Amino acid sequence: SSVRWSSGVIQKEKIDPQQFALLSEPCILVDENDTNLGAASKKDCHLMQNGSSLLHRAFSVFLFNSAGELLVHRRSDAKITFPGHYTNTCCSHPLHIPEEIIEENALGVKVAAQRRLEFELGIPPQEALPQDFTYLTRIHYASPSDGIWGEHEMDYILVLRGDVSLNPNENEVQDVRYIKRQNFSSFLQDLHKKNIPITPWFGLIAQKFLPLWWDNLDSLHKFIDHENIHRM
Ligand code: DMA
Ligand code: MN
Repeated sequence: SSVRWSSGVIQKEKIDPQQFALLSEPCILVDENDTNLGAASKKDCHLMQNGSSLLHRAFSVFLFNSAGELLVHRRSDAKITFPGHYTNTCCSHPLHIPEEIIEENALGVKVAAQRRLEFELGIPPQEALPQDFTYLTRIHYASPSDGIWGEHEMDYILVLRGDVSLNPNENEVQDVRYIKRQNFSSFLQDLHKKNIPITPWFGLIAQKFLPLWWDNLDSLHKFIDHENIHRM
């Protein structure tokens, strides 16, 4: 059956039921300075209204193994936004729950990242403890997905280093692979040749920040900037 929502008619039967259920998660609405404005459902945060969706808090994890390779994955075809796109290790949202709204040391987003690394990729929580993440900086960006759905996020960049066990969740992820620094450009070119898309945030970060971070994994502290928000 179709469901009438604020911006129009969404055809529920076309949405994967597991992904549909997750639309009721409470995300964190924020203003342009990342001030917590309260909760809104994942659905309301990602429906495009007047060309944009509601700004909410998110995170992007970049996991590098001990050989310095980046873990990337291809989103499942069940994802509502950006299905079948390649992207960085893990992206999601801290929830508007007490343990994930904590702002000191960005603890809330780190707790959320630990939760989602387990959910999406099957990484045991003890292999991705909150204190293991390096919080680099925040990126504010917006991007439509398909005209109905879109992203508008305050995205916390988290780096995790280590060798982890993987057990991907097929409803979230259809392929995982490690990429070597020297193969990153050819990896992107190859996807382009095969008409396999990458997510807009991964594209932006890959262009503007990732090469520098990747070349300096042992001195990432140089890039920590918790004051400025990068607008893209
Ligand atoms: C949302 O990612 C977060 C960013 C940084 C784009 P997502 O669509 O993968 O979220 P979820 O996995 O919770 O659906
Ligand atoms: Mn989002």
